[in-house]
Amino acid sequence: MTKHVTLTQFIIEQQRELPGVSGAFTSLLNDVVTACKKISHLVNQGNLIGVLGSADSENVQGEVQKKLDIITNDIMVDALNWTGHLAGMASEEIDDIILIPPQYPKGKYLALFDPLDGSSNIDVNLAVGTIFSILRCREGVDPALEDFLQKGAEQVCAGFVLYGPSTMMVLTTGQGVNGFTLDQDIGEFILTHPNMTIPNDTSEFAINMSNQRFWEPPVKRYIDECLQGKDGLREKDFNMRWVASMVAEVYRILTRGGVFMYPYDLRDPSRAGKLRIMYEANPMAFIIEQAGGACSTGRERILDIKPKALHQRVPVILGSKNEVERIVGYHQEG
Ligand code: AHM
Ligand code: MG
Repeated sequence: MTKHVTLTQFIIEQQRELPGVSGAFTSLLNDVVTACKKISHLVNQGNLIGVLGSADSENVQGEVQKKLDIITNDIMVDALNWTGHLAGMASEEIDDIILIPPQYPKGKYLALFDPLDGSSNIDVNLAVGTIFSILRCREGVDPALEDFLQKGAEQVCAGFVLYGPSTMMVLTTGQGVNGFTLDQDIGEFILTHPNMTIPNDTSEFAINMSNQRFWEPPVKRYIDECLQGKDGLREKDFNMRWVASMVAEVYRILTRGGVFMYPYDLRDPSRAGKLRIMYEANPMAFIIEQAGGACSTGRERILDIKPKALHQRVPVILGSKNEVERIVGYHQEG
């Protein structure tokens, strides 16, 4: 019989190699896994249990919340707030930082998450995901906002769970990227995609083309070239995909390469993109870089940005290194 490595076993063995490891991180990750298994079950049940559709509320970004946005946020918070590993949390769905209730012990990590990314896909039965990022914190204190505003390069761990035809967790602790598939029968994530790497070159791009007239010239130039393919300046023809679910998009890039972009939108006076640095751009940038890809705003490396606000947005260009570098080059040329 093939010996399957579970996510817990994999992390325990990986952490054992590191000096001064207490086991707190492994336990924290188990809490995240527990929450994601519950979310996977809910997403899978869908309208059988009446969780689809909109709630009567908006989140801090003024976006209409889906029922599942709220339910999955509560699942994450309830799984993580009592076990003593966290000093605090932040969620895409909640305005302020989330403190640990006073009756529970506090730990040395912060967890930031988007409990259900791509939730506009949920009612049409397409892929959605959970994205998370773990940071270190001063131990035993209630954290302040400033404690959360760390550069992405400081992340201890980042991961996402893709609720697709299979439920998959993709994870990095800064030692490469590994993918695990949820075995629904035994309720365990099993290592199925060790050492995921992104090819340097690609001929596939992902962008919401309906925003084309609002892009800056460097992005227009790049996409125009892709569309022209061999009839233009490129040596190859390009293919396009847009799932409108960043988790699915990044997973595709981790398996067969590609470029994903959510660039500046000129309609927005602050010229930010759509995606949020703390819950989407940073964790995905950590994973992509660990898999050998690149991630930039077009002007700077995502992981080097010092965030100024919890819900700050950034333009995101990520994926196969040579293509991302080409796009960054176009930004430099102006
Ligand atoms: P969300 O956090 O509100 O779900 O928004 C993020 C999602 C990403 O997963 C996806 O890449 C993007 O929004 C899709 O945007 P659009 O609706 O413009 O296609
Ligand atoms: Mg999101």
